[in-house]
Amino acid sequence: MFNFFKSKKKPVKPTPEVTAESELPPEDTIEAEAEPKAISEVTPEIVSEAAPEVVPETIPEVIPETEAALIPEPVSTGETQPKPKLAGFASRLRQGLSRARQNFGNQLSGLFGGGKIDEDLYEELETILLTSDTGVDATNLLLENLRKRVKRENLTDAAELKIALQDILVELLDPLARPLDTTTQTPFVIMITGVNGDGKTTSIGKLANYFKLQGKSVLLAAGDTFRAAAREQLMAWGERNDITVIAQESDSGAKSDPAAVIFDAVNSAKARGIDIVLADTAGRLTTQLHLMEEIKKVKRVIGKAMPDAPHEVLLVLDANTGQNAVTQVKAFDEALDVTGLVLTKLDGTAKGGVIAAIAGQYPDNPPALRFIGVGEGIDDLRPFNARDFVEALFD
Ligand SMILES: Nc1nc2c(ncn2[C@@H]2O[C@H](COP(=O)(O)OP(=O)(O)O)[C@@H](O)[C@H]2O)c(=O)[nH]1
Ligand SMILES: [Mg+2]
Repeated sequence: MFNFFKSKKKPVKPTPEVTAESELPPEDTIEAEAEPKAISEVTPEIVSEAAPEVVPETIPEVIPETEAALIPEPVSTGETQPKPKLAGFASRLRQGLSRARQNFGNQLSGLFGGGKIDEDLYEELETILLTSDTGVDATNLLLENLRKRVKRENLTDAAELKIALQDILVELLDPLARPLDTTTQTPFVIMITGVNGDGKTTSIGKLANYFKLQGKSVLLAAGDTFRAAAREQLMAWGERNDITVIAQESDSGAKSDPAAVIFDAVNSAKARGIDIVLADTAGRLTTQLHLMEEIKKVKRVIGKAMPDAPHEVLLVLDANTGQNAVTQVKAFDEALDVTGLVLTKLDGTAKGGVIAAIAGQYPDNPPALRFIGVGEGIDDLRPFNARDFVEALFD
């Protein structure tokens, strides 16, 4: 069950040529009524067969402008000299975590203001951690490690605890910081999953931007076919990023078939030599068993378009869901063998502890937290870095 974060690489088999775009292997057609022909390729503004040459040309013009966008808000003009990209994100991260920092950081600074390190202090710290969504396991682990460190370093004054706690948190979270390597396959197929409204589609838009900044070509698959609005939303992100979106025609009247859309997208990406496919899916509750079965099937069908695909199954989690995020990780992993996490809306929560809660749940085999989202802007998503995160959380 918990093969979650073990290496899941299977041997690469030779790719069977899939020629019939839009045609699913019959045994994998999800619903009898599914109408694969309803799928079309949608460039930002045109619903038609977008020529393959539409994609490659985008990179040169886009880079200068998006690089400017990486710099924190106040900088606006193109002539401003480029700053290091991560410096830009560091300030966004700080800004994004300001609510959590006010809450968590202020409580801690009260605690660490000075005075003796005693049982009362540990108890108070325990309460602060627990009320910040850190969860029982991670809280216990952190306190245990803190006590050890206090002993080892003969710390006596509470003022010395802040640095110690930061270090211990970094130690706990650092194993989660395993960036996604998309260079192992072309196209590298990423399937995005999670509950409703947790930020999947938005994260796809931000990820597309992120990958484009690295000079990669990206294609989107509108695999959330439940709502027309979901498709429109993804199309808007496609337009913003100037990339192709493969979607089902809205007026087709056909029964929605997410697997067919993504299957087509992967084939299209193969034909065009696209680097990365980002496949959106409809949100679902882990208790909706038929929908959990459906998403498993979607994953299997993607594997028919390209062996070993999807190469990454990203589970998107909303930081505001607190302890529930831990439950979601478990359930989605059981269904899909999740390979990485995206934690969104860290800017919206006053509790920054959910990452620690997830880490505490898997002390020996922690999940890979690929990206964190700290706002609704296109640049508000970046790879997770434990030290940066902890320093933005309290300083
Ligand atoms: N504040 C904030 N809002 C976000 C973030 N990510 C997504 N959202 C918002 O959350 C809402 C739902 O996002 P959406 O991508 O549609 O969720 P989906 O149903 O999982 O596809 C939208 O209003 C997004 O703008 C984030 O990191 N921070
Ligand atoms: Mg969506």
